Amino acid sequence: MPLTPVDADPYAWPYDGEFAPEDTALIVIDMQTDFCGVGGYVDSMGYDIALTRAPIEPIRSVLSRMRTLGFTIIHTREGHRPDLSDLPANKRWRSRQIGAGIGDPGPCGKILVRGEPGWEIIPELAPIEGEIVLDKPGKGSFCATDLELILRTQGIRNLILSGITTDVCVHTTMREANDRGFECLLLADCCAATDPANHLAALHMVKMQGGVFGTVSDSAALLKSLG
Ligand code: C5J
Repeated sequence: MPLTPVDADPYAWPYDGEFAPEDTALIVIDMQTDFCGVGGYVDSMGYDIALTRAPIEPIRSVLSRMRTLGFTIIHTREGHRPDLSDLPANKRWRSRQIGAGIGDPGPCGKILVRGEPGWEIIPELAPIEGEIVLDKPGKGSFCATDLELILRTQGIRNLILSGITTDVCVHTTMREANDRGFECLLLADCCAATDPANHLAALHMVKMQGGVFGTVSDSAALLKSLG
């Protein structure tokens, strides 16, 4: 059954007026210990994990309602193969510059390495049976993954984006999705950055040019549309 559009800025979403569980997916990006847990990558870089933990509860409420209604749910994890064969040398070098070398041992195991404790999705938002979990080596969820194939195969044309960080992996994924013709909604309280000004700037960028990458709303407005 089609749902009423979500109140959003700069336009009510989706642009063509209706969405349904059959054509819409929620994507929860990189809610891993490395990004929002004590001793993880973000914590090791010296950023405040209170910022990256703020979206946990809003995501949880959206996730719960969308699960009940039968929407497609996709979780992503940023991480590299244990042999680091997919870790670009410049990415490793830069992370070492800030004292949190990707692939190096840390309090939560090797930083951003698949299978390590820090790479796991946090328990509060753990995927359940039947949900898609996508491993990505980069910032964007479409780069070196089968995400586009999955979305096209499932008949998904609308994407609701959440997770961390707003200005990096969420934004890159939204841009990639938008360029592929997916109709994107970003939930402001369901994402966060390591710098609040970057979070606000990233939201602002989406709203330019009539919604250059899609449109911005929040969990309350989405839940209202979901009934
Ligand atoms: C970053 C991400 N910020 N998930 N990754 O390195 O945004």
